[in-house]
Amino acid sequence: MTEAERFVDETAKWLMPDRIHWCDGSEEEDARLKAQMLGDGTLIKLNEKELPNSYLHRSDPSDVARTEHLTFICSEKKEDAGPTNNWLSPKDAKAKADPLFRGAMKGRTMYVVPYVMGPLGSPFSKVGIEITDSAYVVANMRIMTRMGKAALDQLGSSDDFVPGVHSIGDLSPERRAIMHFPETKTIWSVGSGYGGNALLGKKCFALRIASTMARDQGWMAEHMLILELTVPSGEVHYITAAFPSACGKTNLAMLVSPLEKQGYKVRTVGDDIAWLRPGPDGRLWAVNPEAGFFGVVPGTSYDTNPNAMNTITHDTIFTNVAVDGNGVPWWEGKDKNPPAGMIDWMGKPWDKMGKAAHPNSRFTVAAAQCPSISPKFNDPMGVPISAIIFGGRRSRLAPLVFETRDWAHGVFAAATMGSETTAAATGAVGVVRRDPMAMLPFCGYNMADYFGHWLKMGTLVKSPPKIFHVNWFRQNDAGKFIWPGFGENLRPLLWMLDRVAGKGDAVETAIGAVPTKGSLNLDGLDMPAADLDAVLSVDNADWKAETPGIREFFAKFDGKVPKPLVAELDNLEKRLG
Ligand code: OXD
Ligand code: MN
Repeated sequence: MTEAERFVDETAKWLMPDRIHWCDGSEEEDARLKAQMLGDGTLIKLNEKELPNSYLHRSDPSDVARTEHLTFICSEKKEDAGPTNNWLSPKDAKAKADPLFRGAMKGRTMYVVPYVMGPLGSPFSKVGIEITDSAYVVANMRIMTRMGKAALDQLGSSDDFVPGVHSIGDLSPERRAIMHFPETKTIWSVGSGYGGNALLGKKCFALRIASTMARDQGWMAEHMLILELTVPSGEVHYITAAFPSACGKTNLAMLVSPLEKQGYKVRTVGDDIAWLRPGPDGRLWAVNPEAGFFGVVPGTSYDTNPNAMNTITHDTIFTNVAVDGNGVPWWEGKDKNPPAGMIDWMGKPWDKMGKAAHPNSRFTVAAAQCPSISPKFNDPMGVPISAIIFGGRRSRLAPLVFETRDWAHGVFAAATMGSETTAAATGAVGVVRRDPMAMLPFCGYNMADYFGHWLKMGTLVKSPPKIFHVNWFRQNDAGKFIWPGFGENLRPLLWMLDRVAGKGDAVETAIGAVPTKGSLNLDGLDMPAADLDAVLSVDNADWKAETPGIREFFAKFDGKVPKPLVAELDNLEKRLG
C-alpha cells in the first residue's frame, strides 16, 4: 500500500463516505460531474451559445469569502504561529475538528483529488492530495491545478505529498474551521465550499503550508502575480507584484499595453501566487504554482480588463454572479446597462437595491484560455525576476510609485505596508490594516520570522531584484481617483525597468526614490500636470502620522522583529525629521 492509499483509507474510516472516487482529471470525468451537479442544482447552465460549457454556482449566502477568524495555524508552539495568526495546538485542533469530520461523508461520495502545484516535472513543483465531498471543488481544482492522473504519475510511490481533508460539513459558520498543521504539512478544512477555504491547493497549500516549507528550504511562497514585459529592443523582463486580495493583481497581470505599437508588450505568467527560488545565475526565479485564475468578477469589463473578459467567454465556472433572463451572467461594472429580468446572486429577482452580483463573486478559468498567457507559463524552470512590487489600496499617503533604497529597505516597506480591506474576506471593508507583503492572511508561521526569512533571501540571491512600492488608488480631496490605472499602470513599470538598468531620473524623498515628472513615459496619456504632481507627492507630515502605527504593529511581535527592520523604522523617522 502506498502512503497515498493509506491516507485515503484512514480518512475514509474517519469520514465514512458511501463511495470513494479517485479523480483522474479526464474530460469524461469532468462532464459526468457537471451533469451530476446540473441534476442536483449545484450548477446552473449558462447560455450555451454565448458562453459554451460555462456554469453558474450559487453558494450558501453565508459562505461567500475567506473567513480569517475561522482559519488556524496549528503549530506545536503558539509562538510559531505568531500574533497575526489564530492559533490552536494540534491536540486542541484535532479535538475541535473530530466531531465535525467524523461521519461527515455518510451518504456522500468521497472524491480523492491528486494535484500538482507548479508546472509538471518542474523542480519547483509539489504534489498534494485533497479529499473532498464537493463535486464543485473537484471541478474547480481541475481548472486551478494540474489534477488527476498527471499528479499521480508525478507522485509515483513517493510519500512526499501534502494531505488535505475537506468536507463542506453542513456549511454552518458555527461548524467551520480551516486548519493548517505546518509540522506535519497537513490541511483540514470543514464547513465551507468557498474557494479560498475549500480549494486546498491555493491559499492553504501554495501559501500557508508552502511558506513554511520555503522557510525551511530556502525559497519563497508569495501572494504575487507574475507578468512578462517585452520592450522595443526585444528584451524580456519579468516582474512580480504583491497586492492584498481584490486590489487588482489579476488586472495588472493581464494589462493591455497602451504602447503596444511602440513595442511594449505585456504577457501573463500568474495572477495570485508565485513560488520563487534563487537560480544558479544568482537571480531570483519564479513559477506560478496554479493552472487557472480564480478572479474577482465585479469591476471586470472590456475597459478594465479585456484579456480577462476574453478569457471567460467559455469553459468558465462563475460563482455568485447575477444572471439575466437569457442565461448570460452580469455583475456590477460589467457595463452600464443591467439587463431586464435579472436574477441576483442569491437566486432572487433583482430588486436593484442590493448588489446584483456578490462583491466577491468569482470566475474560475484555465490560464491556458487567457489570450495574454505567456509562452513561459508552463516552463519548468520558471522566469527570472527583475523587480518586485508591493502595493496597497491607500486613498491618501503613498505616491503612485517609489523605489526602495536597497533590499532591507524594500523588506521594511513591504513588511509595513497598509491597505484598505476588501470584500475578499468577511468583515469590515475599507479599513486600513497592516498587511505585510499582502501575506497577513496567508503566512503559515510567525511573521517576524517571515521578515527574517525575507532578509536572509536577500543574501542568498546574488543579484536580488529591486523592490518598488505602488499605489494606484490615491484620491484627490473630492474623493476621485487621481491616476487612471488599468493599462496606464504600464508607465510606472517602464520607469522601474529604467531604474533596474541604472537609468530613469528620480527625486530622493524620505520614503524612497520617486520618479521626476519627466522620467515617466506618458506618451498618449493626457493627464493634467497638477494631477501628476499630486499622485507623485510625498507628504512628510502624513508619513510621520503613519509611523506610530508601524511601531505599534512591530510591538505585537514581542521583540522578535529583526533588528535591521527596527533600524529601518528609526532611520525613516530620522529622515522624516
Ligand atoms: C484570492 C484571495 O482568492 O486573495 O486570491 O482572496
Ligand atoms: Mn489572492
